[in-house]
Amino acid sequence: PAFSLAQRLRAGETVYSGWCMMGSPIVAETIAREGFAAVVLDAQHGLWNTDTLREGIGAVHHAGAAPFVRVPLADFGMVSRALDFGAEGIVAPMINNPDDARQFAAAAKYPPLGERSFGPPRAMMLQGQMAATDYLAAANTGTLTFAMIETPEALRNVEAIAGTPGIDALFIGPYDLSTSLSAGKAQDIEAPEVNAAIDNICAAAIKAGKIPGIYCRDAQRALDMAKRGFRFMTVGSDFSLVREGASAALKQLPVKASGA
Ligand code: 3PY
Ligand code: MG
Repeated sequence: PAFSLAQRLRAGETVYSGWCMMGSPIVAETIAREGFAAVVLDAQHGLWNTDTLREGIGAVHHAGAAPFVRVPLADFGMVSRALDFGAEGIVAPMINNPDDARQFAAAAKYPPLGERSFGPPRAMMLQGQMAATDYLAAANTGTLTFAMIETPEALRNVEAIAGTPGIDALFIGPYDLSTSLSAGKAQDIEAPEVNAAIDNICAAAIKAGKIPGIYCRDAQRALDMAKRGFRFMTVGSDFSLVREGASAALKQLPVKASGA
């Protein structure tokens, strides 16, 4: 069915997502086919360009997962573009205040909720050759906006961001949160102030009726975060999964680790 992941999340389900930085549609497809509910193509720190994003979104969709795109910093033009390409969710980095949240929602949602400009032929195709009027009627609830909370300013404004109409989820970037809370001294996602912030953000999302989500480096942490109330966890990345697989294979063989 069209836009099924948004329906599942809005119905209260907890889901796990892949996270792809390599810029490879084939790698994203491979991860999607293992059974993740979604795969995020990271165009903020990852190696995606417009052409590979277009192919990656199709590959993930046809592999049975919901394609998401993390857009580059403050690139609200790319928000509606990625939705037009067929992304079902957008992750926007560094949403620090209600104005950022409003701009994000405006780019992602059609009137009256926002100001998204209409022209999604590829997205309509992926959603089962949907007619334009049907897409227009379904897209605001069928696609999802994930506002990243990853700075002290965002923490101070978390309730206002969560309450912004058209923002569907709060998504924590624990590494930037640690970096910014420690004024650049640490990358410690287990630090007490990071841990406290994680629970506060989760509670703010739930209180506002929004989906709490968080980036997780591995499956164990994703499980821990699900127990703490989060409902959208990303699990490692294509880089970490490939490295762990290669390293585990080499450990069983009589070779010295080299690395360049
Ligand atoms: C962060 O932890 O800062 C993220 O953006 C997740 O990749
Ligand atoms: Mg970040």
